[in-house]
Amino acid sequence: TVKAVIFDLDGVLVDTAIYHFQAWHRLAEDLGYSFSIVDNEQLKGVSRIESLELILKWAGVEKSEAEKADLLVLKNQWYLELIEQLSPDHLLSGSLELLKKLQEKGIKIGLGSASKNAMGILEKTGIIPYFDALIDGNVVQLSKPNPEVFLKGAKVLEIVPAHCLVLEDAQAGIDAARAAGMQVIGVGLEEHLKGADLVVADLGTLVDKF
Ligand code: B16
Ligand code: MG
Repeated sequence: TVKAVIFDLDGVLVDTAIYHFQAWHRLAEDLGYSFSIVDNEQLKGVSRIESLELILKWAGVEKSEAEKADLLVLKNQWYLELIEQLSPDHLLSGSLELLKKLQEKGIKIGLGSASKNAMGILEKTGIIPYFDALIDGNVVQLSKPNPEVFLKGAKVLEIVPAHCLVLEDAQAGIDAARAAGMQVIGVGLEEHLKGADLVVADLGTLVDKF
């Protein structure tokens, strides 16, 4: 039985993955690297600094710690510009319906995101009131696939991992949920979501399951 659902943010609740891609693409271009949508798949669910390390590796470019810090600020500025106009219209299909259904059924709701921008995104999209626990990139030390983000969520929700269900759009997130001992449903394409208990195209499919 599922007593709590822990949502990933980017790519599950909100359509922000595309803006991460655009901002990284712009940064990679400045580094002389042509960053593809295939590369981007490997950055999903991965922290900001680890994403930059991967791009630098692919580009074959070395930077000092100070330069990396500047690049991260730049990427985030571009990303924030791109999400400036974010509104409830950017909620992914079925997400609002599912949040409402879970609340109605008394199933606890948590957020388990790697993003340091998560709170701003939840505010802009108007869904903060649904959450019983909010775990984001500001309170987590270890990136997905480490299970820390989801285990922290379960602790705040006071639900044992075996009764938690994670919803994820990234392979790193599926692996993190598995490592936490939780059930996990992938949102997106099966080829990017190995090890999920189930893969759905969008959250709307899940509304009737609760
Ligand atoms: P930020 P999620 C993740 O969010 C994104 O999937 C990933 O692409 C991003 O690098 C990471 O957050 C950090 O985001 O730069 O906003 O702190 O999918 O775990 O909700
Ligand atoms: Mg995600």
